[in-house]
Amino acid sequence: MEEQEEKGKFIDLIFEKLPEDTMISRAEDYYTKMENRRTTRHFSDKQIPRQLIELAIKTASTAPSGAHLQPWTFVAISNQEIKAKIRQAAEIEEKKTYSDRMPEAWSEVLEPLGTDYVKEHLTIAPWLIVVFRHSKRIRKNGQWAPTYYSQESCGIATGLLISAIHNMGLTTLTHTPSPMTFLREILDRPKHEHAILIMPVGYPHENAQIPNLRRKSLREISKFIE
Ligand code: IYR
Repeated sequence: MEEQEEKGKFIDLIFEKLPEDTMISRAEDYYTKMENRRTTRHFSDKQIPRQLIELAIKTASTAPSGAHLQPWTFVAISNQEIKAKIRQAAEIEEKKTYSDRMPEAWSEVLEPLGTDYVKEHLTIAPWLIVVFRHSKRIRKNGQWAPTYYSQESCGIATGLLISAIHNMGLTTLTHTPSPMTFLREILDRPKHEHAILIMPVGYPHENAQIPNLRRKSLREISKFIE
């Protein structure tokens, strides 16, 4: 502890210690909440307060990141013209992907999801959040240097974003047009920022549907060594 204190400025951790039964009931409640989350591609155009988007992004930004570099930018778009530009560019790429670039092994596993190149959620959902990953950063001395584990860091932040959006009673979709370099141009981001996802955010459409999928069981996904 003393050695650590010499290296950096440390402050006390605020940690709420709970009784075990409270821990279990909170863990069960959270699991049930998350188990009920499903991804739909069918959004409503009903407006939502900007404050909710701000809170979702702030929650995402609580994620741990490599060397605490926070290598992310979340661009939130409600402007209809920009959304239309993004949709047009995404559909151009997706059309090529679905018709020429997607190997059979890939289209085979996408088939149950019922996706195609038409991306109406990009103009229907009231907000889009584009997650940009920073591959580089500027040091205090003005020189460029890498970030560390930026893919993992942005993946974790996006997980928290999804959880926050679900918890506030809205829905989102992890949409990955490929390639998505057009997002840097449309959204005027610097070269060291790489778009990794477009997340439409809103209410589900009143007739929203979801694919009939099953999640793997605990037994299938885990192994306990005690
Ligand atoms: N990027 C395409 C294709 C796609 C790929 C995966 I992996 C998915 O889980 C879903 C879709 C698209 O967004 O349609």
